[in-house]
Amino acid sequence: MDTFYDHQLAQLIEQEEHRQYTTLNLIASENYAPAAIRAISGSVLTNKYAEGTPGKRFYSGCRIIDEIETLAITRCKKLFECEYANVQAHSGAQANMAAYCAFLKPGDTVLSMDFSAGGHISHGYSANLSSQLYKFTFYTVDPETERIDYQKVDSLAQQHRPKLIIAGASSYSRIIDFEKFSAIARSINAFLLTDIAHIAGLVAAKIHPSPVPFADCVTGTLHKTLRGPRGGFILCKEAYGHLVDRATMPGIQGGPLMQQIAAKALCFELALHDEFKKYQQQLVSNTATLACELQSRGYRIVSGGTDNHLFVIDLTEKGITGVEAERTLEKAGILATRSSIPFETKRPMICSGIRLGAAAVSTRGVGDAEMLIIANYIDEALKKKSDDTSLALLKDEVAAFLEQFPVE
Ligand code: DSN
Repeated sequence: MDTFYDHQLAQLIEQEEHRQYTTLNLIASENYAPAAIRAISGSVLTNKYAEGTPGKRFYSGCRIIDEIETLAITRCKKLFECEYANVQAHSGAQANMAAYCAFLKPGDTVLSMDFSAGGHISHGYSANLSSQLYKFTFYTVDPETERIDYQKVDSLAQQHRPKLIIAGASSYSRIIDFEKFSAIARSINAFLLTDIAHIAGLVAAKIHPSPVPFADCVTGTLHKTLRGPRGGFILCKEAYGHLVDRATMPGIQGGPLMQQIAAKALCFELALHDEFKKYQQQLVSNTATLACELQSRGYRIVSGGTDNHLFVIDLTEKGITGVEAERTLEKAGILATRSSIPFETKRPMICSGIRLGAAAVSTRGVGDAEMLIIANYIDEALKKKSDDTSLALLKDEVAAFLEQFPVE
């Protein structure tokens, strides 16, 4: 049955579209992909099997598919100024798993960022497969500054002698010094993997320093700050290209999602334009404005501020948990993510903090002045956490505010 005639499903998609357009999305890992990218994701390319790489497929009928994937690879290399790119990873977690598969053997030691300090689950979190395959050890942030302590990373590297060091995070609001990580990795002959899933758009726009000159391998996603389709990519030195390709397929994946790869090609092209750079600049400015305003209203921002597209609020002193804050804000039509804080004492389902990001609202055209209004909505909602009537009224106000900022 065609989805068009599946009224139940059509209605659900319509409802979800309405929800996306009428709620204030501050989920740091989400964005609104342009209509053209969404159309490509829904194209006939979904019908094609193309295991292998351009020119070396395990299926016939891949001539045009080869051109599409080559286009995506060429644009990706141009955007990130790198030697080699593989654009087949279905997600960031898959890209990381492929990178491990390329550079490690089961049982090898890896040094990565602790989950509560901002690391990602695929960086060796206990419930993730990576922790069963490899021996993970973790660095955290300095307890005072809540920033990465590079000397401590160095001493942990000397102590544990990992084969791979991972630099990159899901909830870290400061610039990451990839050059320092590279020096540490080189001093112990380890590989350096940098995960730029969150900051890929900032790196592409040269607002965050690029890890490409320093890392052996870079993984990332397109659907966050890059504002593209859901999916991942891997960059590396030419010399490692064959390892990365084989690790991706047949290592951990089968057929590439060609509809996503074509959409990735458009995303990389759009990110090469000036308009994208302006968007990234506004995104960073919006995030800083929001953090600063919330700070002036008495919220403790982890590390005292932000250099990128996100930040984490420690709610401990407010007497509210991360999950309570997330649910309260949702009642007011504001979407955020509960988040661990450095040296977290609560379970991951509860958390002591909340992570906010401005990628999605910045795509809607919201500027610094409106970020002050948004800070007020957040503050109002959290203050009225036990008052469902007020939260419902606020939800209407938020939806009315968003009408000025339509989604493409
Ligand atoms: N789950 C994503 C995030 O929200 O940061 C990372 O993959």
